[in-house]
Parts: sequence; structure tokens; C-alpha cells
Amino acid sequence: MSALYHFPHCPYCIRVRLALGYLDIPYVSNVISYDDEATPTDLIGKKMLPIWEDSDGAMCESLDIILKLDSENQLATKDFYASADRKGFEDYLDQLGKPIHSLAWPVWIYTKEFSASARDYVLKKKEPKRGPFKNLVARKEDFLKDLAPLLHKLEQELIPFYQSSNLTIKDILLAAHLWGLYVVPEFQFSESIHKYLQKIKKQCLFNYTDELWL
Ligand SMILES: N[C@@H](CCC(=O)N[C@@H](CS)C(=O)NCC(=O)O)C(=O)O
Repeated sequence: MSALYHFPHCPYCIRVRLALGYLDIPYVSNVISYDDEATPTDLIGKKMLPIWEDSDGAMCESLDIILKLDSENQLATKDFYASADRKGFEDYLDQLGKPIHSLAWPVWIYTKEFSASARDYVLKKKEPKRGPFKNLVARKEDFLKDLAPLLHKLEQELIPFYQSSNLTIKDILLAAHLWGLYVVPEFQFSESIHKYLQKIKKQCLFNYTDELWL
């Protein structure tokens, strides 16, 4: 059977899990430790997840994987892939990702995905660029301030999915990033965004909690 190699916290990996659920494609879930460089390097020649492996071999890049999985264009992946607004949408995702990662990383490293050595590996890799994780926690209000207009903008676009009456790849890309906020202590989504994410969760048969905590 085909297999997904992934990190449970990782937004790019969550994208693929959401698409697999929505498209009802069976697969073997291989959770990789963040400090395991050998497994991804053996498969694709570098340390990057998600990796999808099927009878054609192993491939990376979440959007390329979803394009392949969505062969009947049920998520309108083909339209998005070639669309003129792809760049603008990806820029918006990057803007969302920055504060979300700063808020979520200090919590993610204490989920069951991370052994002590994997946690150490993250800190050694991320702290030189982001600064000490303790400072990220202390700057929580700054990141929430950066997020507020981006989330407000999102609310204006939900009809009830993103600029669409049905779920598309854009909802999967958005939800995969936004999901990280569910682990941030005391953060609360607005009612409309929470309902939006729960609708996606249901349609994509997605379970974020179990692989993170149980
Ligand atoms: N453009 C890639 C990005 C994937 C990516 O950034 N993956 C991160 C995990 S969130 C990774 O593998 N990082 C390896 C590392 O930081 O050591 C995609 O869309 O799949």
C-alpha cells in the first residue's frame, strides 16, 4: 500500500493528510522523528517531509503530491496549481505561517512526537534563527497582533468555504496552517473560523489530536 512519511505537527504534512482523507485514499502512516535524517534522505535525497511513496516511487513537495492524488480534480487542485492568483494566495499563507509557527513551536516540541533528542534537534536548528523559544512565548501578544488582520481577512472570504460554496485545495492549505493554533494556550478562534475548521475536519476525516497527544 502507498505510504505517507510525515511529522504530525507539520502544516505541509497536514495538507497531504487532509487531502488523503477527503479523497478517501487508504495509506500507511509513517510518523518520522524530527531528528531522523536517514529515512527522508534515503527516500528523496534530502531531509524534508512530507514524502509520498507509491508504486511510482517516492516524491516530496506537498502541493505536487496533492496534485497527483487529486487525479479527478475533486479539490480543484489543477485549477489552483496553474492559476494566476496562486502566488498571492501562497504569500498570504506565508504571512499566516510566520506568527502561527512562532506561537505553536514552543508547544509542539512537548507533544508526543518529540523525544528529548528530537526536541534538542529542533532547538539547535531553530533557535539560532528565531531566537530562544522562551522569548517566543514571551512575545505571544505581538504574534497575535500580527495574526488578527489576517484572520479578519479570512472571515470575509468564507462563503462558507474560501471564496467557494464547496471545499477546495485552498481550504486544505489554509486549514493545515491554522490547525497549529489549536495547541496555543488560551488562543481562541472566532466562532466562524472554528466552525469552518471543524467542517473541514469532518469532510477530510482528519484527526489532529490523537497523533499529537495519544
Ligand atoms: N515546500 C515543502 C515544504 C516542506 C517543509 O518545509 N517541511 C519541513 C517540515 S514542516 C521539513 O521537512 N523540515 C525539515 C527540517 O526542518 O529539518 C512542501 O510543501 O512540502
